[in-house]
Amino acid sequence: MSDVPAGRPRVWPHFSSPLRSTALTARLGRVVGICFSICFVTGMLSHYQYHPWSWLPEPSAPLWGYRITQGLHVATGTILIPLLLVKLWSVYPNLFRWPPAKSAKHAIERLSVAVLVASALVELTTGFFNALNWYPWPWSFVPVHRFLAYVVVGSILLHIAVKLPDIKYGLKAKVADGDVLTEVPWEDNPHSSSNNDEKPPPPPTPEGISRRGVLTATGIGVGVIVLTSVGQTVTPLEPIGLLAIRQSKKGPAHVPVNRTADQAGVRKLAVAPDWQLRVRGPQPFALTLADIEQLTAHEASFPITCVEGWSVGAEWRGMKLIDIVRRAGGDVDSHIRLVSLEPHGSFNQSVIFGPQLSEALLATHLNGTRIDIDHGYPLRLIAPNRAGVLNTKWLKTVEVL
Ligand SMILES: Nc1nc2c(c(=O)[nH]1)N[C@H]1C(S)=C(S)[C@@H](COP(=O)(O)O)O[C@H]1N2
Ligand SMILES: [Mo]
Repeated sequence: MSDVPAGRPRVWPHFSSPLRSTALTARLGRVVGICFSICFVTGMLSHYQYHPWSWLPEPSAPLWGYRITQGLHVATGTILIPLLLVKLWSVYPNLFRWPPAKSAKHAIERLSVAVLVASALVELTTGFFNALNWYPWPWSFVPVHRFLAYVVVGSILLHIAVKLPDIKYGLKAKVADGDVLTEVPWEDNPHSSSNNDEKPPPPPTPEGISRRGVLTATGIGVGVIVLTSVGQTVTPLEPIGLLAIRQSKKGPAHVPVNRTADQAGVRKLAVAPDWQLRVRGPQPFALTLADIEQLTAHEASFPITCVEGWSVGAEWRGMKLIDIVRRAGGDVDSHIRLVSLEPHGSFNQSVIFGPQLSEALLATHLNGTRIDIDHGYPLRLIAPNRAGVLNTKWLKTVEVL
């Protein structure tokens, strides 16, 4: 910090940590890029679950598919927060360069970096809050999350294209342990697209942590986050699940509850003695709970998988949805709408078709006991490889569309 070169410092304040280097940044960037790719692809798969094309129905196998893809989505999104912060730390002196841009083209590039950083930070933090089931903002999460995903990915691709020379150079260079001289520092990188004319002072000899140490510390931090959050999917890790707020032991029948009957305002309707399942279609009919219990019971072990990242395996018993669809005059090619007793909200109905329809149960029992009111008593939908949000609870009607 003491040996600021004569004249105006190109970087203000004058940063000189020897820990920063193109090699380090490129390696961090590679991990960030891989995580964002996984997060984006799994996010798109999740989006597809919500809005499948009618000619390409969501498969029903593997039945734990959404557990894996959504678990990966939330896990990569969560670890991207520290990864992105470390990546930003490794380059942030560049944000203070003076003058801020060398040319109009350069100004546009810098602006795209600003868009990238801002959109990525908003995307990741709001996603993280969502996984913690906390929605402190007034806008609707899903469309904003999806829109920002395109902005983030678009600006990442642009950033990679612009920085390709730096990336190539940085990945070839060694992250030399403590030895800053085996490494061309960022400022001095002859291949750098953001190279400057003046030479920076040689960085001081490092004391304490090395560059490799930075990578190791980042890796440990990421590991801790993974271990304390995957408990929401990997049940044996639940006891250390600090970030896994949805835990099976907290719910009836050892299954977490997304929204309780009281939160949904359905308790009265759900326990009403005259409850009936109304089936609409070419041959409409209605079933009481006693009628339903007399039908052949089917059992299935389907996980319940929330878009917020938690999932648990569960044993269900009930009737096959396709059986009552057939009785109402539909078949395996029908599209079926299931409507909840829940009066409001976007989760109070869902549409099912294709392989998931053939496998789906209307469940009366969960893990060996009558389904709890918070899990959807008297009757709820459950299907394999299906986003939790689409497994409608407290059913009122089944409609052959
Ligand atoms: N009617 C209705 N069904 C619903 C919901 C809801 O809020 N209302 N939440 C959904 C969500 S987001 C999930 S993850 C699952 C959770 O089921 P569980 O609460 O029984 O675990 O139910 C789904 N079914
Ligand atoms: Mo959910």
